[in-house]
Amino acid sequence: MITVTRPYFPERKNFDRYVDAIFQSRWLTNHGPLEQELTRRLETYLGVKHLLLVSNGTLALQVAYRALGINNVVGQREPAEVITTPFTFIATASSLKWEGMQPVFADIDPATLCLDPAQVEAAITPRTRAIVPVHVFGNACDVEAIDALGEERDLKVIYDGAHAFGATYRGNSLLSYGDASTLSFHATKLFHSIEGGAIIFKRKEDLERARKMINFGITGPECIEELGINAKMNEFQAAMGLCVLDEIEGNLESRALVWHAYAQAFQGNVQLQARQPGVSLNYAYFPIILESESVLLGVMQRLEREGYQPRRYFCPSLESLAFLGRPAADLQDADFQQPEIVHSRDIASRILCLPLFSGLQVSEILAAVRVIVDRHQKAA
Ligand code: T4K
Repeated sequence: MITVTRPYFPERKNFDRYVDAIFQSRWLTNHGPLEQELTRRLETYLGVKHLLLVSNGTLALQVAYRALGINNVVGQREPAEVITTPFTFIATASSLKWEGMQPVFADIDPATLCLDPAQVEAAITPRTRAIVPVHVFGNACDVEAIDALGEERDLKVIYDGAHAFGATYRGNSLLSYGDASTLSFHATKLFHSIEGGAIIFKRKEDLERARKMINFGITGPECIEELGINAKMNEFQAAMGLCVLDEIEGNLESRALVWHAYAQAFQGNVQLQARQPGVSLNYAYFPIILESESVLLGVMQRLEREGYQPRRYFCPSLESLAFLGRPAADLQDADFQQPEIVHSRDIASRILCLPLFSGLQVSEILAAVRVIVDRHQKAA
């Protein structure tokens, strides 16, 4: 079965070299030498400062919220509200709820699939503390409009950049916007450390606060300065990250071949995600937007019969999940109205991510493309 993605496996010899170093140093976790090396190398590769490695992309979000203090509402009965997108992986919104905040969903731009800044503005209430937009499939959000809104309305902005590894916007790292950006280095991502993630902070003091937080708030052998958690990256994760980074160019070249083959075959036939002008391609995902959910289900069925397993990233649209909603008592609150979600719901019902990973053969892809286009055109 050709699945939607396959983890990148680096050269075994290269991995063994890093593992040998771990056995020599006898250092396994807690800010070890490989974790430090990976931090430096990622800052250089991504063109960012103030990068903190953590154990996964979900904890990256949770620690970023806490380091920026957005869950900290003194003297307020209701939870802080955070405006986010319903068109994302569950972790973006569940991490907010888990940290005691209320995700408020604003609708997306149906072309770029990222949060629509006008909808964000309309969703702001006196309880809003932050905005958590997502660079969906590596596309850039309207970062200028969202950062300006954050500044004007005194809201923190944390970009979930789980898909945006290596993406640039107008020549700079896309991860340098907002008060912080987070990354996921899960095995399924184009750059990975098996499990892992990172936070890139705008300000050094936020980085330092988060650094303490991910090690239980401990700052010395007998010193526990504040409340913390365990969110550290270990040396085996860092070893995998280092050798995936050593081979990143070949990985990207191979993904680019697949991405461009899809783009060429689909251009003009199927709706594709509109790229934000100025954003680079990072070949993270290839979504197609079909005419209707029934066409999508037919396409999926045919593809699966032929040995392909695309995925419905992201379905369902998250505003439909009751456990993310407001408590019933709060719903009677006349001040609050969940903004109406039209585009995310519609897109979620008919979007499909096609298999895309390093080493996928172009001939295999073109066979898949023919099946899809054929089916799509007949149904249209
Ligand atoms: N924010 C956003 C916007 C995200 O997309 C994510 C994660 C996060 C936050 C949270 O970051 P982390 O805490 O995960 O670091 C996958 C990934 O597990 C998840 O990391 C990712 N987003 C999401 C978009 O995709 P699933 O439920 O699709 O994973 P799964 O296990 O079905 O794997 C997908 C395919 O990959 C399978 O069909 C087979 C293949 N696979 C997978 C694994 C793990 C392999 O061939 N080998 C493997 O070892 O969520």
